[in-house]
Amino acid sequence: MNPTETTAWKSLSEHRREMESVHMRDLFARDPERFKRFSISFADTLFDYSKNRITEETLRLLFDLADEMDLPGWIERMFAGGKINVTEHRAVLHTALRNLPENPVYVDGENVMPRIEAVLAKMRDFTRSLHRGDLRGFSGQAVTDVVNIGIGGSDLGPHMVTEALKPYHRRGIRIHFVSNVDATHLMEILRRIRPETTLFIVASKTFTTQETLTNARSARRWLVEFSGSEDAVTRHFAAVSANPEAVWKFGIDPHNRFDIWDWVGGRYSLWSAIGLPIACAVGMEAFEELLAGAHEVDEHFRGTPFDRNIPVIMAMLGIWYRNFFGAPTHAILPYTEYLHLFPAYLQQLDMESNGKSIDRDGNRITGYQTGPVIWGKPGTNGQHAFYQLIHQGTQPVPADFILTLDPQNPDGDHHRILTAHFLAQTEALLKGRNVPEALHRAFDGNRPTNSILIDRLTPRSLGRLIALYEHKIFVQGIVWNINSFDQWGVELGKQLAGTILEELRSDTPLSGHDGSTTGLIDHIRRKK
Ligand code: G6Q
Repeated sequence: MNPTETTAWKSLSEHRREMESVHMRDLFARDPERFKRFSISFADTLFDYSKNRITEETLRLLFDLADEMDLPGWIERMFAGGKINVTEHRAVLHTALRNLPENPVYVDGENVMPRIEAVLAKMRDFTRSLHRGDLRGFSGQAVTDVVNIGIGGSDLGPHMVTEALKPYHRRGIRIHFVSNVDATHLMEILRRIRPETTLFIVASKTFTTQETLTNARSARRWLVEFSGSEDAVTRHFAAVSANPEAVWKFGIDPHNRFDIWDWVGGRYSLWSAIGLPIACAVGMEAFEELLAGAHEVDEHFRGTPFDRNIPVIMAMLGIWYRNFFGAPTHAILPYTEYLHLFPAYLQQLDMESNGKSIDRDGNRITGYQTGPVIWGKPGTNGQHAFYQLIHQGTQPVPADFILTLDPQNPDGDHHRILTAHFLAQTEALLKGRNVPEALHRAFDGNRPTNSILIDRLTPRSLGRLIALYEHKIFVQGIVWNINSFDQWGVELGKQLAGTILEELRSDTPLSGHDGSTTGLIDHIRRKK
């Protein structure tokens, strides 16, 4: 189904023309209830979407579009374990990972909840041993440093959450993340830790990812050189993977393997054993709080009418700007230093999910845009860097402003200053400023923002926040008629890199490359 052929899409195109001359300043002036009308409280989160170029009519049409694209049907299919990842013939069940154990979820006739519970129990045992000091290395000393080796979905989620939950970290355990195949990433960390007290978690669903395995092999070499024996690997390596043979071949004790399944997508996997480094950092109770927060949002998403449904509203506002205002990007601006990796994490979650140009029926998409570029950095730093373009650039940049109200590091007036800037920016973007005598100092305003206010950044509230965005992305994928759960676009580069790697190792004549690539390989070979 092509969304542009729906009745709602046509009505939205007309409505967009009517909204051209409408300024949000006037919408607020006309309606003293606008904030109340267009904001939703959910648990400790306030979602204010009143600073958007919308009226009740806009929302009605956007919800009609969601209905015409059968969003309610797709939500049910996802939660029920339907194989909605059609190109890989897989179910999409990150929601099952945070589901209550007594609610069965079936894949190919099997209830997956017992498997999930078994892995959680194993994670509980493992982290308990770690925190009690019972996990000991080859020399008998307790583990103090955990290094997660993974990339993409096996890195960004756990890394972001581990950073965000720093105030909850257990004393005496330090967590590190190695992802880049540039040896600098690994070496800089190895310089700071001791082999006797280090545990490596090799996080790779497939256990075939070149970067991860290269880093893991180098880490193993480092350990074996220091310990003088291959035996040390058993005590110092664990794995999270769906590929037991490869884990075993690598030399990791099968007891130290944590299972993951094909119905957990990489970028949606922090709720699975891929979250093990999170649990090592904050303990299993806090990890389960994270799951509980996400589960609350799952229930909200599944059970709330669209006009009170936060992820649906976030998604449809995004569609409004992407498809009817031509906004090419969307900014994520957390006013909370602990969320400094959140924009980078969402970049993968959103862009790998919805950066697609073939629709769910296998046709090339024409006539509408799919996922925007996602970017951002914490405020207030961004204000001194790129906000200029958001205020006065030629293209619209819808933005999500995220603030936590209860500072985890209260000190003097810092948090009040931070909050003042947060509020000032969204107000300036809304109102603008008229300076007829000097246009360069004028601001048009009318630039849309969402404000997400969270009482306190806890494991539970973070779980909620992440799940809101997961479901937002899902809704957009449904409306754009794309499969948000595959990522074929990463394959070609991987294949070419394999060929080029061989060519870099040898002096054989080059063939089959374009002139630029041939010239570059020649240059690199000469320099070596
Ligand atoms: C995410 C992608 C991708 C994946 C990495 C790591 O959705 O599939 O980022 O997570 O390529 O894959 P492995 O976990 O298999 O090493």
